[in-house]
Amino acid sequence: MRIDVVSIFPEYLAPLDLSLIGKARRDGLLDVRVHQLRDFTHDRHQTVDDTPYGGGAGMVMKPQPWAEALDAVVASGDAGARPRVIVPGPGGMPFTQALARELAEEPWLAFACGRYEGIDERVYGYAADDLGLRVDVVSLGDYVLNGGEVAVLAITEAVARLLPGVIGNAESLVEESHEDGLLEYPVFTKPASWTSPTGTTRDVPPVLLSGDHGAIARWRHQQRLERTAARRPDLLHSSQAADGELAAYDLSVATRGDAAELLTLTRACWAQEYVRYGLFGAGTDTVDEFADELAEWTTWVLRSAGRLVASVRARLDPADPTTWQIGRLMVAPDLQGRGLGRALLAFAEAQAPVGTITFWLNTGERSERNLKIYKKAGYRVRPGVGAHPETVDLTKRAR
Ligand code: JD8
Repeated sequence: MRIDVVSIFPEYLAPLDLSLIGKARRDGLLDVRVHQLRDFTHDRHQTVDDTPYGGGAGMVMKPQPWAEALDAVVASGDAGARPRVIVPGPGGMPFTQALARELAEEPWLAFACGRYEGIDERVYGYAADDLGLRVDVVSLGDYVLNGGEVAVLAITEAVARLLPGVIGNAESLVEESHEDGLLEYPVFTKPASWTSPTGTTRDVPPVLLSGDHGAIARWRHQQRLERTAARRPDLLHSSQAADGELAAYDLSVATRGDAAELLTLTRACWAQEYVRYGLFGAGTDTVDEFADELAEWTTWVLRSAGRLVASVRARLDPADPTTWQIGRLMVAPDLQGRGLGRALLAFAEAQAPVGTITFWLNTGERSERNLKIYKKAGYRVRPGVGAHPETVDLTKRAR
């Protein structure tokens, strides 16, 4: 990949000489060229800015130096090659991991670093219409910087580390935050038991010392789900953007504090099963038992105006880390029939870790209503007896 950067502070991009990006450049995996905008001025003071038409504070960057700089960058490329132009700006489209993946597919990027109050708007039209370049304004985040250079450093690092050969083991790219919509799991290293300067001793979670890779994978995925729900519930919601059904509800990972309401919802739903199909369900569980089970499964609850109205849980099958078990899909009786169960099922599927092959769930062998929902969602009844008495298992191939 080739990256050109035009700035009045080229030294700002010096960090791109360092670390993995610097090595990638020396290894020929990345060709980064930084240009001084003032080199494309012709007056003694190398003027790149002037006062804004219409008045107002600050200065605006002049169009001519930018036009000549872009001309020079384009002209220095292979015949017919055209860079994709990225102009950092607080009003641009948000820079995300998805955009980083998209830009990493580009052979040639050109960054235009603005300063002052910004670049004369006619430069965007010149680049797009006269030079025929794709131009995108991209924002690093909802805060104000003094120029585009910092954004170019961040975008270049996020993009370049996705290029083949830049990161040692590409494996580590898989389970990163934002790569699959979940935040990363907590990491630990030696010593297993650490005594801090204040004398407090903290131990590494025992599961990580167990050597049981299935259990470690389950724990790590549960940590990612819990952290995402706690710190970035928007990411959980956005993973269901397709299906806005859940957007109207507050989604969170259940805690022991939710156990009593979960018991109530379960009793309400089981009562229906009992009335409808004479199926006797989990009528005996206590709140503490419900709370204890939260450690074995990741359980999500949906609230509407504070009321717990629906829930689902999921985990990696302890016996098969490629199977994502989904269970206890429940919707309050008064809210059934609106597609909430289907949306919550899709949500639970979407939380499956990378590498999941099969979705599994279990329901009453005579629960026609549930069976209809699951079959409509692509599940097929497994032959033979289900995991519990009077139940059947259903599976579906993961995406
Ligand atoms: C480029 C000039 C400063 C911005 C007047 C302050 C990105 N997430 C982001 N926040 N700010 C920027 C950014 C700011 C820039 C330029 C990017 C060029 N400024 C201007 C408008 C208000 N001053 C950014 N990416």
